[in-house]
Amino acid sequence: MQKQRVFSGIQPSGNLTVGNYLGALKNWVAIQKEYENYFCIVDLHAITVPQDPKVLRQKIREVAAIYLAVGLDPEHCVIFRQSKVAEHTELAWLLNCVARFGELSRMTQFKDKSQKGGADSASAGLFDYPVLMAADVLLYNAHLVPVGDDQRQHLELMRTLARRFNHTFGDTFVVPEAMIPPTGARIMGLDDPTVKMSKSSPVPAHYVAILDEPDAVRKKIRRAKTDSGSEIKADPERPAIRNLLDMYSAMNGKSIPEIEAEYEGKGYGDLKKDLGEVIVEGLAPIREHALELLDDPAELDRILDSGAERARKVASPVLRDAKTRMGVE
Ligand code: AQP
Repeated sequence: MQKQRVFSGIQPSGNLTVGNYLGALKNWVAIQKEYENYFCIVDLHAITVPQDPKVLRQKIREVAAIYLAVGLDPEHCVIFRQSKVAEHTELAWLLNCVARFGELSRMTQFKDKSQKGGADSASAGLFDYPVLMAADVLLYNAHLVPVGDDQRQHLELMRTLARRFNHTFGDTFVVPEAMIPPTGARIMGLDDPTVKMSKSSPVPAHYVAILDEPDAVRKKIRRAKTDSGSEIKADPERPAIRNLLDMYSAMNGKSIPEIEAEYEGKGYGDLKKDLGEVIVEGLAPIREHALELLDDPAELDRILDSGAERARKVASPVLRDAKTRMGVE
């Protein structure tokens, strides 16, 4: 039987965090054998905000190394760079002519990210980001999109665009579904547990990076913001403790009530110390493997090029079909 398709991606826009790991990567690895997978390094999304070209090139390889180091296997997954498959931008243009200005204006990620410099000076690419993301997924007729909770709204828009296109031009695209993990879907900032942990934060204490050294991980967790009260309980009014418990649970698979029971009568300090170790235990082997892979950039480039070739074979006929239906082929 034909396997269902999965598509997902990560922007090389900073240091990949434990949030990216728990919200996305860890689940990709867990499901890879069940599906036909396309895991992309979405570099064209990264340039919707300013990037240093030299750093960006390095980050692209770093993401490739992390994809492989977490355990994604090129036997089961097509791993490639978005910019190497031109069909993504071409389909994005077609979908731009289907998407509506009003619906893009309602995207909260655009509102959040453009807030920094003001919406007037945000790039048109940042505004258009969700349409390119829709093109990424629809191009492979993917059934499932494993992402963190922050991508829910973009996924809804993608489904709307697929349905609208199919309704207007005839059945063309699979309408994809989000696959959001039960734990770890929204890891919050260590310095501010009311905002999502983001890899592009300029403050290193905001996140644990997958490539952080073990001692840096321990220190960052020890210094993570705490809230008032000392009880180890997942209380919605105490976002800091909730976040530490979420990380703990998503990292080692124990349920939150189990962890709460273990820490009855103990304090924040005990939990942070152990959580630091749990994260180090999970990330240290990934870090070591990624650093080894980064020693051979030519091999990483070879894997990415061969992935792009495989991706193009699937993307190209889907794009041609969409163009024909719209009357531009
Ligand atoms: N804090 C998070 N908790 C759980 N999942 C998360 N993801 C991101 N942050 C968290 C998931 O990681 C995948 C890749 O995200 P992306 O690179 O497309 O961009 P993003 O969602 O905007 O992630 P960042 O880390 O916040 O990047 P920047 O700072 O560049 O914007 C997605 O599946 C996402 O849900």
